[in-house]
Amino acid sequence: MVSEADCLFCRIVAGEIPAKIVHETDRTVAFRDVDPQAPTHVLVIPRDHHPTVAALAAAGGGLAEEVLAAAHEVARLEGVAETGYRLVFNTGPEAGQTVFHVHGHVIGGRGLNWPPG
Ligand code: D5M
Repeated sequence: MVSEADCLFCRIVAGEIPAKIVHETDRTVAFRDVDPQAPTHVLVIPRDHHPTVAALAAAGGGLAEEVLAAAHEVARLEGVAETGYRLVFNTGPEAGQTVFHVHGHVIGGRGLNWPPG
């Protein structure tokens, strides 16, 4: 297991910080965002610590695919898979990434503007 003691999301995976978990697999966890921007706003993460999308892609072994599949399963469980949802990986400072444990935001349940802000 790859983890970092001072990583917020590693601590959620370890159960050291509470979270509203909505879906789990052997290698992924999905939990509700603490500051939801839509009726559905769930974060999907690999259990292991990978800081960015680039690191997740480099991990190999089908992990990135498993994160994507988990995100779609969350959308299905939340009832937004058919109506539509957005899967966002904020990447780097200009995109507003604040937590450097890669995470996909599953956002839905309302009309979403494009382009995003
Ligand atoms: O998104 C980081 C997201 O993480 C942001 O939407 C808030 C959320 N967040 C921060 N702390 C928590 C806890 N403790 N539980 C649930 N969600 C949390 P980014 O793309 O990095 O800006």
